[in-house]
Amino acid sequence: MATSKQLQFPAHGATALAARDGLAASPKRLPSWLFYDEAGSALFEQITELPEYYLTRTERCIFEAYAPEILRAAGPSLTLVELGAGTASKTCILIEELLQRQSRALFYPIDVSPTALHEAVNHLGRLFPNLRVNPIVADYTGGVEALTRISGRKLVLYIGSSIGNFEPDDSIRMLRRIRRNLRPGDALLLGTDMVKSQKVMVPAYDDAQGVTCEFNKNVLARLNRELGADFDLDRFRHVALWNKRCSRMEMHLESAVAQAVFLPDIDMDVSFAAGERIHTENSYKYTTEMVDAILRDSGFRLEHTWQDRQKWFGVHLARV
Ligand code: AVJ
Repeated sequence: MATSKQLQFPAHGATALAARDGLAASPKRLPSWLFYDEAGSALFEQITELPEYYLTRTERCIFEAYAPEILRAAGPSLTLVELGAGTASKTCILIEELLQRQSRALFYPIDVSPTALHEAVNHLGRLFPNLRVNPIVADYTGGVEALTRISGRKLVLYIGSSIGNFEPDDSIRMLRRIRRNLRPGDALLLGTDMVKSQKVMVPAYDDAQGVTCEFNKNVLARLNRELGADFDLDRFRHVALWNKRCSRMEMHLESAVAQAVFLPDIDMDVSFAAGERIHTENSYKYTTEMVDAILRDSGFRLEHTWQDRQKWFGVHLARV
């Protein structure tokens, strides 16, 4: 019997196109969205709990310390929307505070993963009987378009340093699209990781337990699973480095030896020189001046920034 794989050759799904494009490029690259299949999403959840990965913990601390201030600044009778909500675990803190200020609330978590949204709905439903949760399955583009169909005064959450994976130009384009779909009185809460010592940043992307290494190598494992490729994961090294000039952490996969890899489903042979890298991620780190600039360039006005004591992470309230 023909499997679905045999129906189309060469494969032309998103993974196939990304691999064909990125592995033919010089220098080689693969897009960071490839991290997030089921296995990769589970690994990312594990990363958020690592001692070296300060981002999630620090942003949660900021919410815990300043939720009343944040919601007071955002204004009365709000509907919450979260872009890339995942399981919305940090959002609980803001929702709890919101329900102190108003008796009922609406929450629209938007995410590509129905599994994650399902978990969010179950968890939040149990915690907050007065919260109505309306999940929306969509990518960023679809999610931003969905904003216009949500009535009432909105607070849009774009937290977790998700914006850090965008190139500066793309981040402005993304924020502009959000802005266009908001009305006067609506607000945006943006979470960004801040520039700090590389002694702190590098270990966050190269932890002692090797979880981030496994997360990075999962893109190769994914090409093996989805495209029948024969990447030998032991012959690639996880590399995390601070690119000061571009203000970003970078992740790469470095070929330990000269080798060739075959991707049968896209009929592609790829050869690697010893030490050659595949660039898999940029994670931009901001200064408050940079945050102010991207918000201004996209038509927002930065109203307030909350930070932890060490100023490692920033949560910014912006207005249309
Ligand atoms: C999910 C984009 C915020 O850039 O820190 C974690 C992804 N990469 N470890 C980040 C990630 C390596 C993460 N973001």
